[in-house]
Amino acid sequence: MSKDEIIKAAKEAIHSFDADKAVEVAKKAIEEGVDPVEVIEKGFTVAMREVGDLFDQEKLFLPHVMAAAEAMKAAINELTPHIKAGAKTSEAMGTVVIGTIEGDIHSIGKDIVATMLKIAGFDVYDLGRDVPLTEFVNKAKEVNANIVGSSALMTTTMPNQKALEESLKRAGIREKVKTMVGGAPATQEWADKIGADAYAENASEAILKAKELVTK
Ligand code: B12
Repeated sequence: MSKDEIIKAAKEAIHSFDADKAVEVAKKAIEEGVDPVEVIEKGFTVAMREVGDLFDQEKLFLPHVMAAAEAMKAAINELTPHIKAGAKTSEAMGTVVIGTIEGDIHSIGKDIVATMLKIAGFDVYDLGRDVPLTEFVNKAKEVNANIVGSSALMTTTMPNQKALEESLKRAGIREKVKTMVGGAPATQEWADKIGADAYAENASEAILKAKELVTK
């Protein structure tokens, strides 16, 4: 199977809510030496967003989205052990506290970012999903974080990314940490508006931005 065929099959597995097929495609990708990150980003993620659009248009319903998400998670579990680590340095790249923002339970994208940051050599504290703002602040203080990353998948929970900026300021640690925002509705414009230090559209970009933030 060629790379394009694998990416196409990855999309089909999500659109047919088929976890077994998704795992099969993931295994095939590894067998054929296709970059797992490319399969995640160009295949599974693109299809998940399409499923979201169909849900929005009421052509699909929540159980479909849930089944598609399960298929995606199964494929990611298969692929992540095969993501290649970057050039290893003896020192850790920095410490990142990451989570999905309060009120929001979407975790797949945040999980991918957290995993890839770990692979890139960061110490990562993943607080999970629907994380209260105080938990981000307390953890950042406790571990002396270099970066605090938040994920928001809904227009209704994005304002909490702004509230997180304010919470970090109130706690007196905003100057000590860099902040990074992501999630499908987030944009560079949003990051600028709320005063976040960086925005990344996907996990690969998140790694590049995180490296920039700690070396700046
Ligand atoms: C899967 C999914 C679900 C799953 C989530 C499973 C899970 N464990 O995560 C389930 C079924 C549980 C779910 C529930 C709901 N969902 Co939903 N869901 C989706 C869907 C289809 C895909 C999200 C996804 O996983 N994408 C794949 C990942 C890989 O992509 P990603 O998350 O964007 O992450 C990438 C980047 O954004 C970036 N990134 C992500 N996080 C971070 C963080 C940092 C720091 C950085 C730098 C980068 C970064 O890197 C990631 C990797 O490349 C989206 C559609 C969409 N367009 O996003 C809707 C969507 C987000 N959901 C939506 C809705 C409405 C809901 C519900 C309210 C539905 C309901 N009626 O109950 C609930 C939410 C309840 C809540 N309180 O949160 C709406 C939101 C609309 C809005 N208001 O903005 C969407 C947009 C669908 C739609 N078009 O209507 N959902």
